[in-house]
Amino acid sequence: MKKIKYSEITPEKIYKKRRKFIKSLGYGLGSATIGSIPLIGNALANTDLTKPTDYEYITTYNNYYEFGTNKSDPYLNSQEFKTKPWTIRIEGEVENPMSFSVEEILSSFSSEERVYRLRCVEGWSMIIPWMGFSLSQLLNKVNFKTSAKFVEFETIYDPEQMIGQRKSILNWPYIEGLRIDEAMHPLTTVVTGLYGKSLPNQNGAPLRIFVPWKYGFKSAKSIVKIKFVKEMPNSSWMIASPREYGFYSNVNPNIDHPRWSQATERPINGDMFAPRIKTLMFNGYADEVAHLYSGMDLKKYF
Ligand SMILES: Nc1nc2c(c(=O)[nH]1)N[C@H]1C(S)=C(S)[C@@H](COP(=O)(O)O)O[C@H]1N2
Ligand SMILES: [Mo]
Repeated sequence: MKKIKYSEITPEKIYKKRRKFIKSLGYGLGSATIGSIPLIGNALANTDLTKPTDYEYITTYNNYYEFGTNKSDPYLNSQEFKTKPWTIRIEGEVENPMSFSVEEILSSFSSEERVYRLRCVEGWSMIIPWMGFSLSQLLNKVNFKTSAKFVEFETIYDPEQMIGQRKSILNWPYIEGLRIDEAMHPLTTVVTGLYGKSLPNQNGAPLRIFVPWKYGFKSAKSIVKIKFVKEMPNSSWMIASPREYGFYSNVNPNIDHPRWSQATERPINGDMFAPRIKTLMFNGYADEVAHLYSGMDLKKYF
């Protein structure tokens, strides 16, 4: 793994601006963790995407419909959201259902900083230095039965705190799902932090899932439950519009969304007119994950 200094790859102006922004959020800077970011070699091949998106954009341009549907809503409406105490229940087709507090999870698994690409189905993308660990480590704590074929993720339901849940924008609670082998893939991550800091509420605190080769909506935020199930889960987005959002939702530049092309994406960097870049198959992670779908008709299983 190659280590690069964040300050080396960030243009001076943006770096200073980010420092100021982080300071204004009350974070001290100059910690060892934020100074260097390990890059995953293969994952970023074919694209010049060495510079992570500014902290400012990662934390103010979000999709988190529980807090509103505008990009700035999650930042504006989630600051008072209570993430303590918090437990995650793992249940369903398992020998031993278990509940974990966030503190237990954070102390049992060591988080690493990894730079990942995030591609939203809407056509924008970011490069994000997440802190986290492979979901498989957590799932291995329970003995799931051979009858378990899929994993379902559930976000907290709390309309008192989440103004978006007072309207039926989506089928609440937010549900997402993966096939067992997708969930157990080492790239599928439990995100615990961002830029070496704890995870901001708008990005899914205290813990969220991240699946780098799938469109962003597959990565459920603020999860309270992980359920092993026999049948393919019906995710909130499939319920909202089955024609537009399939269960797999692998990033695929060759298959258009019914209402727009998926061939290119707009890196979020504050410039609405920044040139679009080509979207890569499986978001650039084909070497690692294409084998999971060999022999599948990806037009049918979109
Ligand atoms: N609970 C929940 N999780 C969610 C969403 C949401 O609305 N609610 N939005 C999804 C979408 S569409 C995207 S693109 C990513 C955005 O993650 P980010 O805001 O950390 O960039 O979160 C995903 N996870
Ligand atoms: Mo998204």
